[in-house]
Amino acid sequence: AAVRAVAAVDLGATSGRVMIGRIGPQTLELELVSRFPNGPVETPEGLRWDFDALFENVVRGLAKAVRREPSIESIGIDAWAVDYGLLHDGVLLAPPFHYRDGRTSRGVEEVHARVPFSDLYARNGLQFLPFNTLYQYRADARTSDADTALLIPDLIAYLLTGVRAAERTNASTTGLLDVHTREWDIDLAHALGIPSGMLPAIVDPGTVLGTLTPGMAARIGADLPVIAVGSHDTASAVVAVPMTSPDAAYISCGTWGLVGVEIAEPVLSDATREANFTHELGVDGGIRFLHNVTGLWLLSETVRAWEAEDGAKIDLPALLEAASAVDGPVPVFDANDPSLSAPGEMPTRIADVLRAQGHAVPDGRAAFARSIIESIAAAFAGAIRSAAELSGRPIRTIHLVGGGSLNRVLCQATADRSGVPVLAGPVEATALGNVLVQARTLGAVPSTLEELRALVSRTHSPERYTPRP
Ligand code: LRH
Repeated sequence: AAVRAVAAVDLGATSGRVMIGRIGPQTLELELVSRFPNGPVETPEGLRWDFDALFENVVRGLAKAVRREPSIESIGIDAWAVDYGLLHDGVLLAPPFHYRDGRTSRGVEEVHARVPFSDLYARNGLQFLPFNTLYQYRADARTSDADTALLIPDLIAYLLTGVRAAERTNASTTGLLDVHTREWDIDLAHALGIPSGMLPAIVDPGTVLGTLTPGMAARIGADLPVIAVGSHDTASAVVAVPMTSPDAAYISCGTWGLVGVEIAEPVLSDATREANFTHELGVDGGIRFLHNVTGLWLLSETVRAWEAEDGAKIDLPALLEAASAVDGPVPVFDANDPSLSAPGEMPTRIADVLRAQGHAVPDGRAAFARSIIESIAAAFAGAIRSAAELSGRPIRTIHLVGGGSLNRVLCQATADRSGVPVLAGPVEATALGNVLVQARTLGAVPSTLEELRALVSRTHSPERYTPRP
């Protein structure tokens, strides 16, 4: 059978990429077309994204993809969750805020003063993260000038096609989606003083949003449709986790480590709320019952600080090799400590957390990096245990996907600390999930999630890490 081609745009908090996906009943391949850096930009009005540069890179990447593979049939876009752009008459009011911007703490206070967290959780099922979109909206004065609010992938789709929509998986990260009806909770928006008129109609993954505007078609070099995929990157990643049984958990590890299981019905209890487990909507309606653990952010920010100190690039594989060779125990700190969430001065802030928790600061960069990795793995293992307890499922396999799956020390430490075998890969789960949902819409591959995951496991065999005593 014929192999077909699509373009996947996958935007993470530290880098974005455009890929060509080639797919058929027995084929699933990615070709990287372009990769570009992304990250927070300090501005007088707070921490923002350089959205113009991001969008420009998306358009250039797509044009390059089409030159390289003229048979591309569609485009799908996924990105990190929660962040948004506000539009008035089709014009972006300001570059989108970065979710690590400090203003959100005011939004949290104001929201919880109107609707206490326990009530919010009963309505939206979301774990508390200070940057959930509802807190951001509450703290963003410009919402009163906006006629439309679009999350990042929806915003890019709008600029490409002129069509405004809210893709459901990502909408579920705003805090304004009702966990039961899966529609906007307009009453909640009213109670919080958030203008609900700016929230666009919701669409499901697999919806053909529209075709490129004439201007974009000319720049990109083809007249292509944009298909809504699981536009929340974690939703796309979980499509491509080759789980074969309900005993499997996943860790989607990039900047964040998203640790959990897939369930069919929400579990909204005091215990799940106190453990801060979330209910994010997945492709085909499953629920990602998971907890956010701070992931490679700790390492990438540490490396960034060391590079600034040295005035030179750090050889990451060499650092990881040295970290893996560190003999003897290293201290483990709380990877989710709130003081580690803002950018900048990460080694100093980690050292402060270590000392506050009664530990000595490890000597040398290799031991320091190992301490970070072991701390992430310990937090992963803790979240896996909670996922098992709270969902009532035994967990016999952990699928670790995303960039973290290449970090051998992390994979082994996760297996060791959880006592559960880790199956690592695919590294590009998110882009694969994006490609799979497009291909299914085009009729190029079978339609159930099981079949899509079976295709991933036939084409991307994972690496196994067995727990050591
Ligand atoms: C991962 C992710 C995660 C969200 C965070 C903001 O990239 O989308 O699922 O919690 O970014």
